[in-house]
Amino acid sequence: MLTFPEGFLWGAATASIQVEGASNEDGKAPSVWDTYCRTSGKIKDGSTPDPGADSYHRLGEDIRVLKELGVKAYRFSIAWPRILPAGSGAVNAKGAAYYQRLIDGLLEHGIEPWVTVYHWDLPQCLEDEGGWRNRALAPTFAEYAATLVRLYGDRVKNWIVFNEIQAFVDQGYGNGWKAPGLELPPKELMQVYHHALLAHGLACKAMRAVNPAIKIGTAEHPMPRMPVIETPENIQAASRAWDRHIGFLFEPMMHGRYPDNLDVYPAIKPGDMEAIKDRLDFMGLNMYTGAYVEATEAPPYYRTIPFPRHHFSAPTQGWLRMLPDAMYWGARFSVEKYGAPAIYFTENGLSTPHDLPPEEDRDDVTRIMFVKAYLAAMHAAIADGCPVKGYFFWSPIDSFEWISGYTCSFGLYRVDWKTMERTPRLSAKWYREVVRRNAIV
Ligand code: GBH
Repeated sequence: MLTFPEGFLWGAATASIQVEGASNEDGKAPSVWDTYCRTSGKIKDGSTPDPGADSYHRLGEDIRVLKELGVKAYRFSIAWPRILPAGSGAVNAKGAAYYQRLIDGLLEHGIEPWVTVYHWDLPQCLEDEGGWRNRALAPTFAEYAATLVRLYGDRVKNWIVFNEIQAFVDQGYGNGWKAPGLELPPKELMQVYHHALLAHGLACKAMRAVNPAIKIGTAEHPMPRMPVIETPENIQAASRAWDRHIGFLFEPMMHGRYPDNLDVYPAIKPGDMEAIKDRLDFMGLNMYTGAYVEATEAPPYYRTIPFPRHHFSAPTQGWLRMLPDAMYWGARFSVEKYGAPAIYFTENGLSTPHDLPPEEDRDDVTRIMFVKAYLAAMHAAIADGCPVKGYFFWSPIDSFEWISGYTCSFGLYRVDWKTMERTPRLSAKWYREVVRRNAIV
């Protein structure tokens, strides 16, 4: 049996806009996703983040689910437009009180709250001023992040600044598949990245200024480039590919510089790179998939191997290709390249269709098989000396899945979209046992 180090942190994760619903309640202002869902025509089932999993009204039920799973930590995000409806300025007391209740409820049950400051729900009023195209959003974001630490920093010890800069920039501003749905050319897109990185760095500093005792990290989606056959040449090739594909985010954060093999660079003002750099307390990695590479003789000295159509992937998400070793390489490169002091896998999971017959939905052995393989690769990383300290399952409950709307399930618990009832799948039973025994079962 593969057992994990003592004190290994087993958790589960969600995001505000995917579970809360109540998009227009108690003073919450619209986010870019509220707008995008209603105007883009890109959401598969024409749905919106309402009602989500109705978590805004079912806090007790969500905590009961976490309690049943036995997890030690819950990662959730805070909706910026719920806390600061105008984007900055006065705190909306009712919105703030919701997270207060959630945090207190978790602590009462011995579950550590892990807060994501930003999981893509930018206040629409700030997008109207240019959103992440606007450099001035960086200090505004830092002020929002500091506000959260002022509100909750006495009880929340672990903070994740951004969920997947790459996803909301590339798709929100590059290919139009996420809110706000823009399609900018590469040079402008790189500038958007730079602003997000600047926001990350300024936020780290502002948060630490409020409370130096908190721990801060990321939740990026590195999609590791990995050697298809583990030769030194291929490992080297994978490392180069990593730098181009995700190193351009991690290297500025951790070392205060961009890698030297990028095609485009942003305009950088004096002091920016120092502002961006922050020795993070942990690197959070959302891990679903990656890509195989092999070495080549000519620049860029690697080849990304296209996935054959028959490669295993999630039935509902074409991008979610099964690649368990991504856990191993994600951890290993984070240590080798950036000296990550601690690593948490901040997301991992599998989607299935939401409209299956009841038994087929409940007996989700596919999810168990899939995740088990990823946990084994995570175990290998630990055995190799990587400081992997915890793992968050995505997700405890089904939720609004961005452009897939309500058509697919990532939950250990099924959510009935009519009654909002939460029902455990077989995978919930399995994960509970993993957590209980601190081992792969
Ligand atoms: C995570 O992103 C998110 O953090 C979480 O909110 C989400 O629910 C979870 O994944 C499951 O999807 O549409 O083909 O262009 C994972 C990284 C980056 C994967 C964007 C999907 C879009 C691929 N995501 N990517 S595509």
